[in-house]
Amino acid sequence: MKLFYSPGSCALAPHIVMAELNMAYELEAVNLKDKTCASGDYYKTNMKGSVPALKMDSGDILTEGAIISQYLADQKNDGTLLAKFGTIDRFRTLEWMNFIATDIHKNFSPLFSLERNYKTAETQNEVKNVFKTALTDKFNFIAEKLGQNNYLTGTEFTIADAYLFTCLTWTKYVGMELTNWTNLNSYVKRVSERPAVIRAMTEQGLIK
Ligand SMILES: N[C@@H](CCC(=O)N[C@@H](CS)C(=O)NCC(=O)O)C(=O)O
Repeated sequence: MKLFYSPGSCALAPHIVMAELNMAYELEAVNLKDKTCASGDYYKTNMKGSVPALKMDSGDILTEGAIISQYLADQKNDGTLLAKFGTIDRFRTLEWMNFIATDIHKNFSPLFSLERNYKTAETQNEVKNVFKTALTDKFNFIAEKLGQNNYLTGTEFTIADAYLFTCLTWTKYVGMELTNWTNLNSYVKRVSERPAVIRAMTEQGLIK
């Protein structure tokens, strides 16, 4: 099984999931600028050109990070990181996964391509403020739901925590401080100390 990733991108989430589950995996880095990787043209692996993509031992390729993480957790299928089929706990985690994919991840994305997509500094600033305001609202919501829980759904770390943590690491690149949300701030610290998270971040060259 091989995960195609770019360091620090949303592919960190399924990478953390593989490490948490202690799976055997390989990694292949993708240059998102020119869509190349060690195997050559990355479009041949993922027509969408985005990371992550998971190449299974069967040769099948799965894309969409939120789905890759579900697939990985279901390989274990003992409720670790994602509760079993049919349980409300499973849907609570999937509810978070969808929220993170659509309301968090995709509100960050425009902030990484401001110069490319908007010509003037004025427009770039306007767009930046729109998405930062949207993220601030979402962070308020998450902070309230998280309360004093260790993890999003309560006491257990799930695939949703791997995904949210990954997105929250981006705040430093877009000039947002988590210090206004003390429980979110300590959540990031708590997750960052998990051995599997340290392993994945080290393997991506994000920490030493
Ligand atoms: N819908 C995809 C989007 C993934 C995505 O936005 N990946 C970013 C990195 S975080 C990327 O590859 N951007 C470069 C590109 O799309 O060309 C998913 O959720 O997996």
